[in-house]
Amino acid sequence: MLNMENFLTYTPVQWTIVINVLTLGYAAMAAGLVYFWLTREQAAPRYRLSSALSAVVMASAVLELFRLAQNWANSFQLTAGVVEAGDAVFANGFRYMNWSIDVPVLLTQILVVLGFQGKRFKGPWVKFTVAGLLMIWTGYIGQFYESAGAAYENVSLAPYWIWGAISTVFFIYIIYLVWKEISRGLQVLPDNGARGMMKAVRWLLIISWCGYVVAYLMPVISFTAWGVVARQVIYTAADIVSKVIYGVMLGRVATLRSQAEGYTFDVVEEASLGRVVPGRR
Ligand code: RET
Repeated sequence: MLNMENFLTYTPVQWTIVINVLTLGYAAMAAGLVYFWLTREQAAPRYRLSSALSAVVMASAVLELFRLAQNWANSFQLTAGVVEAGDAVFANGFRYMNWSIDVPVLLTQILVVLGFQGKRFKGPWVKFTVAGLLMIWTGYIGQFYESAGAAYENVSLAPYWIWGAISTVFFIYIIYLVWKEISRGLQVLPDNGARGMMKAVRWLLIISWCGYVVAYLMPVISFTAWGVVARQVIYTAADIVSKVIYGVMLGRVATLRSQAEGYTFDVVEEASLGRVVPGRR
C-alpha cells in the first residue's frame, strides 16, 4: 500500500516547497560532511571516532535524501495547473532504510564521547542497536498501512496503530537508556562547558526524535496536500537537528573534554614549506 503522498494533488507552490525542502536536507548533510571531516583533529584521538561517526551518518543521509528528492521529482507531473501523481511511486520507506544505519550510529556516538570502554561500552551499545533497529523496522511495517481508511476504504487502520505502538515501546526504552547513560557519564565530564553541552544534547535528542513520530502520525492528523508539505518539513527539520546539530554539539563536547585532559590543537606555520599543517603540542 502506498504512502499518502501518492493520493493527493498539489498546487505548484506546494510541490515546489517539498522539492526545495528535500534539497535543503541533502545540502545540509553534504555541508555537515565537510565540517566533520575538517574538524576531526580538534578532539584527542580517543574521542575522534565521534567525528568519523558523524561523517558516516552524513554520507548515508546525503545519498538517501538525494534519492528521495529525485523520487519526489519523478513521481508527479504538472497537468492543467495542478501537480498530480504520475507513473512512479513516492515512498518514505527510503527514510526508514537510512535510519537503520543512522540511529545505531548516532546512539553509539554518545558512548564514544562519554569515553566508555570495554563492557561499559558494549552493554549499552548492544541495547541501543537492537532496540533502535526494532523501533525502525516495526514502524516501517506500520507506515505501509497509513493510507488505510482514507485511500483504501476496505482496509483497516489497525495494523498502523499496532505496529506504531510496538515501535513506541522501543522508542521509550531508548529514551530511558539515553537518559540513564548520559546521566552517569556527566560525572566524568569536565565543568568547562562540556557537561552543560551534554545535558543540552539529551534534550535535543528527545525533542528532535519526537518529530519523526509526528511525521508518522501525519496521515491521521491531516490527509491533505498541506499535511504532506508539513510532514516533509518536519522530517527535514528533525534530520538537520538530530544528525547535523547533534553531531556538532557532540564534537564540541569531545573538544572541550580533550582540552580539559591536556590536548591542544593548533595550526602551526611550517615556514620552510610555506604551508599550514595541523600540529599537536
Ligand atoms: C516511528 C514509527 C512510529 C513510532 C515511533 C517511530 C520513531 C522513529 C524515530 C526515528 C528516529 C530517526 C532518526 C534518524 C536519524 O537519522 C518509526 C516513526 C516511535 C524516533 C534519529
